[in-house]
Amino acid sequence: MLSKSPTEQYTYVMNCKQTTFSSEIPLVDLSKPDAKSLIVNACEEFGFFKVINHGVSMEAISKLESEAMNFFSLPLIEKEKAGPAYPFGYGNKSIGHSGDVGWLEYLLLTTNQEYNSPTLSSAFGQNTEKFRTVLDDYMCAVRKMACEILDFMAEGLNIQPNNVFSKLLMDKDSDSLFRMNHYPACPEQGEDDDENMIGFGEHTDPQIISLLRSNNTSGLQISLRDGSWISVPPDHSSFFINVGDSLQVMTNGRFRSVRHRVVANGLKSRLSMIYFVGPPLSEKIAPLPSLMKGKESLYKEFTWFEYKNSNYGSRLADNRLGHFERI
Ligand code: GA4
Repeated sequence: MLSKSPTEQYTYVMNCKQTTFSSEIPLVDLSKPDAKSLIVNACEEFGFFKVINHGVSMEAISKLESEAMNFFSLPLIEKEKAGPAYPFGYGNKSIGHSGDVGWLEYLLLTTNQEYNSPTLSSAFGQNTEKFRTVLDDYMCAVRKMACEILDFMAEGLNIQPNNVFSKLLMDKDSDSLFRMNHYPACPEQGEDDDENMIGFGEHTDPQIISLLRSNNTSGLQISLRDGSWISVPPDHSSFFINVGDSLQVMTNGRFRSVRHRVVANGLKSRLSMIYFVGPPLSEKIAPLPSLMKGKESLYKEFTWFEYKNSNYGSRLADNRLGHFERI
């Protein structure tokens, strides 16, 4: 259970008009021939879509979810053995390095399991191998889906070869992350319609795409072009895909990196698992020539390493791409 002092309370509260559940969220059935064009439309308009027939088995999902719940149910002192969160490990309330806080605890891991071992073994003890296997199965299935989606994006955009995006994920040096967020039910949730506790404050993801799945608890909200927020109806058997800043740049602004946030739930705890597809550190992030068609790049050139470094000291809600826009 997370604890909160009265002075801390202020930092967690955000004002937001109550949002309604939206039926606008684009839905893509990956097994249908129209998947590519639907994905492109969704990325242009929302930077966000929901995926069904994704090929990740319910068994792999349930196993990881139950391992994660076992972990988050441990006493705090045990969980802290897997800390600190940076570079990889257990974190509680504090997000990033600039003072952001949220009503959550989490495990931040790399998809390169070699580097997770020390973190995991200190908290999982004898259960480490089981957790590792279950995590491997899940990440492997999600990586496969991510590749398929990235290839569909390239095909939908008429880019050749169609692995321009997915090769960054398949690269052995891909700098991808995996995150499990546990948002305990938050009894102090504001009773006013316009006052909510922050689970995870608004931000865009810096990576290429993020693939999120959660239990059946609401909380995720996305921001539309006009700045309004809509609530994403929870669906434990589907995945939600976010366009990240790097893909916005690679498509020269055609795809939209979506602002999103999580609002704490007063009644139920929320568990989400997110795979962040990141390029190798040395990769140049720049618009693909085939998408420029004589147009100027909207962005200054940078590597993923440079972008990550510039993110390091930023606040969650900052417009991080702003520094890299050409005026
Ligand atoms: C947002 C997406 C991922 O969760 C994350 C986050 C990272 C962190 O938790 O350390 C950041 C955030 C995220 C962007 C700005 C910086 C870095 C917190 C923060 C204030 C792991 C990531 O890669 O970028």
